[in-house]
Amino acid sequence: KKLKVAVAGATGAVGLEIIKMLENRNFPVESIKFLATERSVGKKLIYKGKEVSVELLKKNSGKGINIALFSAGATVSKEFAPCFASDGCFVIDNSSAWRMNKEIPLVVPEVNPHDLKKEKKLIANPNCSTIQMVVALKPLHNFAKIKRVIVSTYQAVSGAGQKGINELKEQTKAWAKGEIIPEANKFQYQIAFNLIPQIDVFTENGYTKEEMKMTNETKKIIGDNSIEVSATCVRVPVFRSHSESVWIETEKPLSPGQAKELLSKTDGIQLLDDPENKKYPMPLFAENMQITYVGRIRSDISTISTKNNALTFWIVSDNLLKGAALNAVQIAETLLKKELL
Ligand code: 11C
Repeated sequence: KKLKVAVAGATGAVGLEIIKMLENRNFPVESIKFLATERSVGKKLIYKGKEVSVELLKKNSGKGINIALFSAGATVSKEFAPCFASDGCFVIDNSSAWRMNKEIPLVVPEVNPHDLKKEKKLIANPNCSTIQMVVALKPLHNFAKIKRVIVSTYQAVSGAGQKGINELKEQTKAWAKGEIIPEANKFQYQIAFNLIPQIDVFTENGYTKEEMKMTNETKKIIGDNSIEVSATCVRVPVFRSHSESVWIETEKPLSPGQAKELLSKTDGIQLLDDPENKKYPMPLFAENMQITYVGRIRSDISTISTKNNALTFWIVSDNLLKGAALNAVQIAETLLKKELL
């Protein structure tokens, strides 16, 4: 079966990755449309060697389209995605607009493919830092029931789109040339040679929105509201791949060996855990890989003598791929596999 596909927000950092992902995974495309807001109309993009012009995203652009992948931000998505869905088109939306809406499935195919339904045309793609974490948490939760998660993230600048990438590049180039480093624009402070413990805006409880996404989306995707998640999200001067230091407390004891065995059998995960040979996940090597890497798995030394029910580990994945484009295309592939589309 071949499909009529649209990519909305095609010229953004994630949009371009979605296009590459459709090509690389040989998604069964009959025809493809690239859509964007006025600013990008007329730009030329290449799909499988052929030039395709970017068209204006309109409310009726979904007519006759089977599946649309949206990555144009929450405002655009709120305006246009429901129109596409009511025209019978499946929409996989990368923004935060619909994720916590009870009617909308929020899906990571390795974790909750069962939430995809024929009648649920609008589907939300989770936040990048949440996706890579839940892929690793799910098999551990199935085995030992996770009670609590404490996570600190080290998030790449590409999470903030092309402008984030450009800002780190320009600041680093200026520093290397001995010039004055340009002022921060996309980020709150200079990101080159710095860390910024703020991603998105602060909420009333002192956590940022990004941190609360990790708390709320994790419960919804894993389908268990009892999992408590406390996140600290930090922007780091890395171009691609988010890293996460994760601590979990489980109801049943869970040894590092058991966790390794469970994770080594999990789709989408690659264990990279051989400290003696300096093997552990790192953002530089996760870039462009369609995998979530887990390593540094160990028992929590602070609880080992008493309860022995806490583990700590390190997760790295390409935020533009599993964190965005890959997960979106995998949702589309799952719809096909389940014959919902
Ligand atoms: C970041 N996680 O790294 C964000 C980007 O809700 O889709 C994705 C924001 C979102 O800045």
